Amino acid sequence: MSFIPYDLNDDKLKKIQIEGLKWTVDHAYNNSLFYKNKLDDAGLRPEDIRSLKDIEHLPFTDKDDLQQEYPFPLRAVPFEDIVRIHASSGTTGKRKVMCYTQKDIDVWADIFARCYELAGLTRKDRVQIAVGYGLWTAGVGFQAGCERFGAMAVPLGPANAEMHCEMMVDMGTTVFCSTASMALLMAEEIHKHNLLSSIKVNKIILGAERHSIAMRARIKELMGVDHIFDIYGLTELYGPGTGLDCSHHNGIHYWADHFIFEVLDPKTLKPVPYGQQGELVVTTLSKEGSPLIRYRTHDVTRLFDQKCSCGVPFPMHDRILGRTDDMFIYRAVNIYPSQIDHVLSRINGIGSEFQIHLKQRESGRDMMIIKVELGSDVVKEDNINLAERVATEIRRKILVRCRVEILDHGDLPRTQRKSQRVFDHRNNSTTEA
Ligand code: DLL
Repeated sequence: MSFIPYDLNDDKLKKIQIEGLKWTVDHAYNNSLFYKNKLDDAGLRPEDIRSLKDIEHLPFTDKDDLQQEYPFPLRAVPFEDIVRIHASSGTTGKRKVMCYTQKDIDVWADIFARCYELAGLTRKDRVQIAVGYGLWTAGVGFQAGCERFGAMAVPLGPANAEMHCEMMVDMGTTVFCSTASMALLMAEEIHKHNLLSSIKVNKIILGAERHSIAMRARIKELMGVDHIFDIYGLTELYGPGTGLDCSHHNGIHYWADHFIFEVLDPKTLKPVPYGQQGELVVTTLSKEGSPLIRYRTHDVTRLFDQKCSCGVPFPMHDRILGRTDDMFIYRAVNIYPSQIDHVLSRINGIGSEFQIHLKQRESGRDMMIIKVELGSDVVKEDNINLAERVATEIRRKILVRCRVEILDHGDLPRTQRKSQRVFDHRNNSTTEA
């Protein structure tokens, strides 16, 4: 049995999308006062949506709308039809709470099952889930998808690395699912305790945070896995499982029969051409509890228009390259953390972990300190020289001066959750950028 509809073609997909779009706008307009007001303000009524192109007339929804409408933003069904809520913490303000009907839960499990199928799992696989359960969508998303797919879930959640190692060996785990940070932590733990020959893990599915090529390469090397799959998702759009890269790793296939992805220029909010970076904006096609109309994710990616040779009839977007809101300004230069790790990933002798600290000198001038670790198998070399090499590369590629501190391998904190990379100490506030 296949969860991926291999008989889907572009015409069928377009038809599903236009019907879903019309249904969503009608459903939202008639069942959510928030959306009714939004559409009325834009001078639009559901019957104005006649083609896919009409999506461009629809107003945007943003995370501030969700916070203002707390506790049940975007709710478009009566409470008796809501079977569950999930929430993710905003960096500021109230949580973003989403409502799920039974149908929403079923759709989510179905599309998640597609992810496992795309990663090449079979029902014989044993899937160790190392992400949090509870209000967060992560744990239950991986689990419900695994049960729908029919593999065996080993639902540990964010237990300590020691317990994960023990269960991995004893349960004969073949697939490990976690954040990128947790996968690195586990890979190092397995390496440290020389467990590689005792484990059977051949695939890792990771997501929830942007991660560098260097980090993926390190995890792959230490855990000896065949494939690392990148899974995308966000609480507002069901949770994890909205797409995954296939074993060709050309991009993330996303389930376009359940949502429309647009990539827009974050300033003009107009679509950018295929292949060009912009902000991902999502519209759901069948979500009942909390439908999304042009929801601004603030995630940066690009859409691809070429078909993948794997034969999966779904379009692809690139990995998440950063967030429009994680940019910081340093000495009048706009910098994304991804630019820094892009530079670091190409320098020999350093590890994949890094932190960026922004401070203000007494003179009022900003300074940036980049802390990086020595690569694990690097014989201790002249740190001053290495630090200078890193600073020079940053100056060459990003055009700013910074101070580089080289730490011993493993000195930066490892986390089971999402890693914080930027620490802005300017104006006495430490914020996650
Ligand atoms: O992080 C859902 C999830 C859990 C996805 C586990 C994958 C694995 P939120 O906490 O709502 O939901 O955070 C969503 O995380 O907007 C992205 O900025 C980031 N993100 C999620 N997946 C990826 C990924 C979950 N594969 C936010 N690569 C999103 C990079 C990711 N960033």
